[in-house]
Amino acid sequence: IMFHIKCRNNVYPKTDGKIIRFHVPDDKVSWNAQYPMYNPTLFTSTCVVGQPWADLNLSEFDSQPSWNTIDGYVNRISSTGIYKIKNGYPLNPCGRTGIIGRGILGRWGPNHAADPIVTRWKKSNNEYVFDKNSGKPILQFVAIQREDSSEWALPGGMVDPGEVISTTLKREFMEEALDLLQKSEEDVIKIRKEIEKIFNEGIEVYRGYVDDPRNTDNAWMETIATLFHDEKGVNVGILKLQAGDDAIGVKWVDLDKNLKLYANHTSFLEEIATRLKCHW
Ligand code: RP5
Ligand code: MG
Ligand code: MG
Repeated sequence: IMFHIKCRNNVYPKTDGKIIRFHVPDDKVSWNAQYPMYNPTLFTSTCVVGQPWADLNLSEFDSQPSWNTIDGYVNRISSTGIYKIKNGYPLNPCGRTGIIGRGILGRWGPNHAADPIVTRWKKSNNEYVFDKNSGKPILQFVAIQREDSSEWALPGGMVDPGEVISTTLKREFMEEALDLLQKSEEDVIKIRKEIEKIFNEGIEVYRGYVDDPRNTDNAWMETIATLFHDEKGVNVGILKLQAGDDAIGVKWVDLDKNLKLYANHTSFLEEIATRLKCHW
C-alpha cells in the first residue's frame, strides 16, 4: 500500500491519549500537496531514548546515519525506494502522519520487521470445510493478540541488526505463538525441530511499507510477510499454540475479507487467498 490510514488522525499509541496527531486530510497526505498550516506534534518517547536497540537522537550522532544504505549492522534501506531527507530527517515515503520525531519506534527512517503467515486448511472430521457463500475451502492462519492494542495480528517482529529474515520469521513465531522464551531447554530443541519442517519452504507475499499506528513523518514500519502453508496440516497439527512474549493470545483464525487485524495485515491475507484460491 502507498496510502496510510492507521497512522493518521488519531491519538498516538501508548501515550494515554496525551499525544494527538495533527490532522491530515486525505488530500494533504502527499508531501507534494501544499499544506502551509501543517504543524505536526513533535514526539519521541522516553522509552526509546538510550535503548540499545534504538538510534540516538539525531543531534547526538557523531556523524549522521548513512541513509538509504546498510549502515554498519543497521539496514536503513527502504523497500519502497529512496526516501528523502529533509533538514537532516528522513521523510515517510507514504506522506504526512501528523507526528514528527520517532514516536515509540527505535529507528529513524525504516524500521524493519518480518511477518510469518502459517496456514492450513480448515478441517472437520478430516474433511475440508467449504464456505457456504463462496463455495471455496476455508484456510486458517495463526494469529496472535497484541498486548499494545489488543488487536489480533500476525506474529511478526523486528529484524535484529544483522539478522537474516528467515531467522526473524522463525524466532518471532516461536516467541509469540509458541512461548519459546519460557520453555525448558528440552522443549526448545523439540520445538525448533518442528518449526524447521514448517518453515522449510516459504513464499514471500508482501514486502514494503506497513500502515502501522506507530508510524511518524520520520520513522515507519516496513515488513516482509512470508507464507508457510502446510498443505496436509500434519506438521502444524503438532504445534501447541501458546501466547508468549508481548502476545496475550494466540489462535487459528479463518481467512475472510471481514477480518479486522492490526495495521494492514488483512491485505497480506487477501493476497494469500488469491494465490491459494481459498474462501475470502
Ligand atoms: C507491524 O509490527 C509488522 O507488520 C509486525 O507485525 C510488527 C512488528 O512490531 P512488533 O510486533 O515487534 O511490535 O508493523
Ligand atoms: Mg516479538
Ligand atoms: Mg511482535
